[in-house]
Amino acid sequence: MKLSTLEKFNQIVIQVHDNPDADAIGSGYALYRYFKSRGKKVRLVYGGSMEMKKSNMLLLIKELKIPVEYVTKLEKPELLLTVDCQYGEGNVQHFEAEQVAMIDHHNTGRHSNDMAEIRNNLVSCATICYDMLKAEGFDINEDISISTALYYGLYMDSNELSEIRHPLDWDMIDFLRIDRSLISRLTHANFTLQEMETAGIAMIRHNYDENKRLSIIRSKPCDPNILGIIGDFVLQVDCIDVSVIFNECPNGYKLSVRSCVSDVAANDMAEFLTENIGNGGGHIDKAGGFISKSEFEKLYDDLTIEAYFFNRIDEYYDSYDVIYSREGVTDKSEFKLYKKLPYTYGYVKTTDMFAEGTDCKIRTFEGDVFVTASEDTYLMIGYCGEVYPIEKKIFEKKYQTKEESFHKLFEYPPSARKMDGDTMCEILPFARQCICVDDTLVYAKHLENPTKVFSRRNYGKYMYGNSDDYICFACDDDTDIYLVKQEVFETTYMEC
Ligand SMILES: [Mn+2]
Repeated sequence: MKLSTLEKFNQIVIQVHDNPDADAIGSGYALYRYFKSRGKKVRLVYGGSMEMKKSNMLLLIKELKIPVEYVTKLEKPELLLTVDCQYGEGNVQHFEAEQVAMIDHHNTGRHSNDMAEIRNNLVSCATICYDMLKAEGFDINEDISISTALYYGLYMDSNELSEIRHPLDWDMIDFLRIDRSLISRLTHANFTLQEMETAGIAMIRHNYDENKRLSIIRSKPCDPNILGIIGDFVLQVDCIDVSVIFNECPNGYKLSVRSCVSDVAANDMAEFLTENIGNGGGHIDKAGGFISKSEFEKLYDDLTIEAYFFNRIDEYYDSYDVIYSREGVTDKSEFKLYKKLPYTYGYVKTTDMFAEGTDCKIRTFEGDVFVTASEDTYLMIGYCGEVYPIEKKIFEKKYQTKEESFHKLFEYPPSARKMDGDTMCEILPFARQCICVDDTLVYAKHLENPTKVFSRRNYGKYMYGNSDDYICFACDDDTDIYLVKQEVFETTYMEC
């Protein structure tokens, strides 16, 4: 869905979820300003059984002069746009409308269409709004109240930026010019005394699994940021390596995962715990997620949420094999020999983008990569849009260059920034084609179980593969072990 497609409506009511949080208000306000600038009659409203009363929210609304209204009745508008929530869900008061549109980042099983933008890989609805507003050429930074409202939405929905899971979230942080002093005041009006007690009680009633060195904590309903704070605290306990904290929220459950050990990545665990019933992710040490109550009940009808967490965490620990590359491959019997296909990739000469010696940051789906532009450094664009630097000498051995420019659509097109500035530039317009002529052979086979591989290069972080994926090792070195996604493997390798 594009925002401009909604401009055919003149009377637009933006509705955020009941008892709105910072993300709902920030997103709703930015959209309110957009439609105002397009000359529409707009209102920003929320319903539910009570008016908002959290001090940070009241301060935000007052300082940024956000014209949000609490309503219990609504005259049927031409367009009702639900934001940070979905029409018909339990956390949004029902109002009649001629037409309904939605913008949301919660996974409730619904997909995007002409009248809905649902992107559950983003940590906040504010990030979706940022992206949609930019696509319309709307200048978000022109008014600091819009940029600050969006930033605070992302900030609060990502547990103070710690649970961010998508490069677009980082792009937004880099882009926005915000009122830092207001954000700082807001973070000092975050919790009530009652919520402090809730956090205390949750910790007293913790569950502890000695074997896994893991703690599972259920908190009473409270601000989801409390979950992150409890998690960060609990992880400092000497006998706890992993913590999972969750509570009920109006439409489901929020959870925070923390880990300080390399064999359990918090983002993997969050994804595993929310698989098919919500969405989750983040970083290897901190992650978060959401479970939709309706999806949960569909799949786990007779289970309590506690029982679900206990069972599912057990399953997680039983679900994967671990391979340490330095130990080599012990059983080579089922591996077959493969060679690389002459697949076309993209590459960029760093000096085509930046002057020699410029330090820059390349943002990709898998995180940021730092390089210094030089005649000897090229960037390879991999199958899924991942980018990594490669030495010219090595590149020329493995690839044959072509003059044609390289075009491919990626979920997140890689971008680059100079370290001393903040202008972003797209990488793909500089990319040209190259064909793989690498004739080194690898041994590979299908994984039998989900597997974590600790490679020789990076002991602190593992590669994770599902049972469909392939495990490979170099034919002349069985300690050079890595995983390749099924689709990638089957398109870029061939059995000898
Ligand atoms: Mn949100």
